[in-house]
Amino acid sequence: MKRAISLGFEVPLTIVLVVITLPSPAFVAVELGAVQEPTSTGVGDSGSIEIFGAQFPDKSREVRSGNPIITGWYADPEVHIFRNEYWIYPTYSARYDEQVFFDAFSSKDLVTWEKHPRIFGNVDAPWVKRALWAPSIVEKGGWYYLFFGANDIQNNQQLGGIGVARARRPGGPFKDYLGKPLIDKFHNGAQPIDQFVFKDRDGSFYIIYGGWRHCNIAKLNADFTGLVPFADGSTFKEITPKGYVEGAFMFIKEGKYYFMWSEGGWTGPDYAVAYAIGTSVFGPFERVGKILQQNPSVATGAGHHSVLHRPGSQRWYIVYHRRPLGEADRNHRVVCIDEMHFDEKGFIEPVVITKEGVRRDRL
Ligand code: FUB
Repeated sequence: MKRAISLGFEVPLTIVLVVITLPSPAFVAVELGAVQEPTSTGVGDSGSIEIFGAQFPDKSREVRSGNPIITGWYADPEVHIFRNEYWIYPTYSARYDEQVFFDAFSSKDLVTWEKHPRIFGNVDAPWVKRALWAPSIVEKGGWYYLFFGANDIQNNQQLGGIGVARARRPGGPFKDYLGKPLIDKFHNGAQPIDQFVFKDRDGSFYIIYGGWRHCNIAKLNADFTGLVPFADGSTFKEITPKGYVEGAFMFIKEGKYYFMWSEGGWTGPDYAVAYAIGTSVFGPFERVGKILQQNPSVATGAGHHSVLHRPGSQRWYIVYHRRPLGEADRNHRVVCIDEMHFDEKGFIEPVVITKEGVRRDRL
């Protein structure tokens, strides 16, 4: 229909609805460069964001990851930030003979994850036959070094233990670095599995590892091809705290060394994470208590974890595996994320395991 109007010409009588959609304040802020991502001042931690002096709800952070955060049966996750992306490296949780590769997962915001299939596997390391477990990754000199346990050796006559692979990118492809294990024997009773590679404040790298209720620390040489004996001539120092079973992890916060590990049996509901605080990488580590365990209304068997501090914030995340309610298969483990908090004295508060996961946290 057309209608004459007083301007002297005809226009279609069309109602044009113009909707101007403004992005959320968080996006405005990022694009204008007006504010930083949430910082240790607490901006953003409260769910609001400041723009030109006014507070707006930070809608982008209302989105949550949910738990589990990745699809499939996976366990023993190690979380990192590499090249401005979150990365998770888990064990592929299946029967030992099927555990012959690693997948990795990357994300920009902790909510949406991209799968990087088969970043490393037995096709890249002929001595790896089965039970490829618990990847631990560090970056050094433009290389990403992936430390792994393989073959689940039961004695010093079997081939296997802790190996190293490396790649130029966090998503691989990783190639076997040594052509043989780095640690292939039991020392101080520790099965050579569940390694965590830790960079100390002076730049030294240590490997902290061990199953069968024993934990050792050894110093890595400069190119990660071997271990450096300590001043007393020993290469493997036992630092086993009370209750330790496996799954070592360490981080530094405000000058204190937080040493964490898994307790209980990984096949059952009581698997858990406990910790100690020390003054150096060698401890001594006196157990403080459990901070992660099952909640019979959410999931069972919560353990074998890693921790991530979001740079520039007071946010700490714990990434761990657990077993969905009703699942009895020991390999039916899923990777989850929840917040980790400290009290005013620096002790870790018990983690509340959730189905909702964490808020979106864009890098
Ligand atoms: O995933 C295999 C093994 O299960 C790990 O190495 C143990 O720590 C336990 O989580």
